[in-house]
Amino acid sequence: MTNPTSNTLPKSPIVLIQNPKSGHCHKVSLFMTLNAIPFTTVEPDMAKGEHKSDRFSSLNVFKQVPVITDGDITLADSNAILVYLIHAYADSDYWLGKDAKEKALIQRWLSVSAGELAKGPAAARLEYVFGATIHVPTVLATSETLLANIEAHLGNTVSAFLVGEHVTAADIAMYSYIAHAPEGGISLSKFPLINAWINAVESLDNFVPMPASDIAPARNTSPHS
Ligand SMILES: N[C@@H](CCC(=O)N[C@@H](CS)C(=O)NCC(=O)O)C(=O)O
Repeated sequence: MTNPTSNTLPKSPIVLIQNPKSGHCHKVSLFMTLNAIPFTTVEPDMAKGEHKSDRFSSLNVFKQVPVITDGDITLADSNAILVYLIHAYADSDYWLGKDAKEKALIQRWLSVSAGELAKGPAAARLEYVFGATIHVPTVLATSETLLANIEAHLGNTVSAFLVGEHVTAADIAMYSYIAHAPEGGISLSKFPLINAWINAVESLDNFVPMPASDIAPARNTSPHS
């Protein structure tokens, strides 16, 4: 499937400050790759705490990746960066919705990605891939509810994508941490529509995967059994 791009390109490649194992960062690199937006990457040594330095704070007060610089513009937060890139370099009606309702439906998924997705499957993966401490029952309950809701939603959509007839920012915002949920021990085996959606995103022209981490032993996503 061809993705529309606009003719506008950055004057020089965008710099993406990232961690290659971060789904928040993959959202951004995936979008730029799909839209042929030129970029280079810088990878702070997060194990050594480089992202906690004063220099990094001047880029993002929350001391997190991703951050981009585009000329004299510096932006943090994966969803904010997505919205910027879409308005600056892509077809905003296509990626963010053509009318009020579609824009709101897409925005809702950006909110879910910063909420339930970050607190559920992304957090479960943080424990296994980065050794973070999480509250397992809460993370499992959030993940189970989220995946069940996405599966039910995909049963009522007009295409394999989350909103409308083609890929949008909703799919880009949600894809990375759902596709890599098994790396946090969250199995996707009982969600056929989610698997079909993952395949649809991975079939896009110029799709680029996030590097795989080891698959963690499947967790029982029912926190009460
Ligand atoms: N809301 C932020 C969250 C970004 C985030 O959680 N980044 C993680 C990597 S996936 C990070 O930099 N963590 C380092 C830390 O918090 O110390 C976004 O969407 O960009």
